[in-house]
Amino acid sequence: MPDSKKRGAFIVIEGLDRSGKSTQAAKLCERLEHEDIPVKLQKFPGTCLSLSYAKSTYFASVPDRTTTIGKMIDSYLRSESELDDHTIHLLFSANRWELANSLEKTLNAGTTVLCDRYAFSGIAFSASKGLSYEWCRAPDVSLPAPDLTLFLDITPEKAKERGGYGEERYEKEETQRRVRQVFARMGEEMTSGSQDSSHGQWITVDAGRGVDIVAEDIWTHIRPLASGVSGPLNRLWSDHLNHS
Ligand code: DGP
Repeated sequence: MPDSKKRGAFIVIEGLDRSGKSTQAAKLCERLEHEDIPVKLQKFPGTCLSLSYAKSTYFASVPDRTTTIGKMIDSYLRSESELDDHTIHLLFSANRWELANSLEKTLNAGTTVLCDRYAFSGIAFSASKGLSYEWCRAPDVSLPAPDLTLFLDITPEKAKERGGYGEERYEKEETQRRVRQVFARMGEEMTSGSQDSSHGQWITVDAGRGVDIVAEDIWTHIRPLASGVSGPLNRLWSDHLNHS
């Protein structure tokens, strides 16, 4: 049971395509509910999902990209429209900003929020195309910062073995390799202690193992946050903002 004086924990799950993010997010949601912890699953790009939605539709991998901006992103990912790399980057960020207020309200009401992708995907996918890392980070500075980000790490080769990639724009082995390199850079920065710590804790999880083993590993990191978090939400990379 959550402590009524605390806010909900803000947890992000990141990873390459086919790293098992969505499966793990849904499993974790179910486990939190089983422990009587109120939880909301938020998918980016997309909108808020209830657990019943997660059970019925989410497992079926139906993309949920229902806001106006989410629809533009969906069309881009399916290669039904073309957009300049900077433009699509800003749309992904805008999609996070348009949902940030409701996310914050949910947390302050004591509900844990579990995000399937967040600003870190924004940087990884756009910087992998050659855009500047700093430029990619800028629009997400000052978004609500997660308390914990779990990066599900898997090699693109192993990810591909899991039934192959789909048809979407980024679902190619070479792209995923470059995306993984950017995630690795982020992981190093966020665990080195030399940078601003307003991004919250970053944990790399070996996602190449079996589903249940990964789920148990994840749970050991989530358990300390399950009863809620004291203190206000941080703002992503807010130090960066103060010094620039
Ligand atoms: P998913 O629904 O989690 O499979 O994500 C769809 C695709 O969108 C996936 O290939 C990763 C990509 N993606 C997710 N977030 C962002 C973002 O913020 N920026 C960019 N450029 N791509 C993203």
